[in-house]
Amino acid sequence: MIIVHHLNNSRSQRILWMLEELGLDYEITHYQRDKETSLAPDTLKEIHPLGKSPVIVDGEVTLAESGAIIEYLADAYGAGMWKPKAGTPEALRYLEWLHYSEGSAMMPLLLGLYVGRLGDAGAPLLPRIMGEMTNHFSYMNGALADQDWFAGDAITACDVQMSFPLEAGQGTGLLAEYPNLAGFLERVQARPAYKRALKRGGPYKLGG
Ligand SMILES: N[C@@H](CCC(=O)N[C@@H](CS)C(=O)NCC(=O)O)C(=O)O
Repeated sequence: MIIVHHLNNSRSQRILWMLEELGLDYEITHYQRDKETSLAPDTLKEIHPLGKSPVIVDGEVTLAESGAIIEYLADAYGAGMWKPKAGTPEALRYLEWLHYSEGSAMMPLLLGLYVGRLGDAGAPLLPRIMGEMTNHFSYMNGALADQDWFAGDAITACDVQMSFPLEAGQGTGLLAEYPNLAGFLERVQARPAYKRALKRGGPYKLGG
């Protein structure tokens, strides 16, 4: 039985979605963010030294980092359905987006979140951060001009990984000018597995 160490309003929601898509049995250990700091409780450090979510435990395997978890689940349980065939152009797109989500897309969103807390003191940094957000959202929007999913015409695990920065952008009202990204989230959020994951994970509200 897979155990997911799940923090409310966090990246671990997409792990629940992936598990539902794969039809796997899993248990959730819930953690609540501190209401003032938004930090995870210290008990998460008993599972993994970083004290961040998601972390999964699957028998002997304890794994952190959502991209790694999604890749692990696709490889171990996806029966070849959640990754493009190796050596295809789609496999390269898949690789890029799987890493891009945390490696590039999250950076300006997190900077905006933290610098926003500085109030006037952070104001000089905001134009640069907003410029980077426009740069990244435009790139992602362009990638979906002629296809429904990031690696091509079929949903793959990289779409699960990409859902979080886009939902974070949606939560702060930034997606209004990017119809392909809004359409992507509509397709994601309409999936029965996504809805089941929301029911199991509890309240999920990002930004705003
Ligand atoms: N790159 C990591 C980021 C993990 C991470 O920062 N998780 C956040 C939740 S979205 C967290 O645990 N925050 C609580 C804290 O830092 O105390 C991943 O994708 O898993």
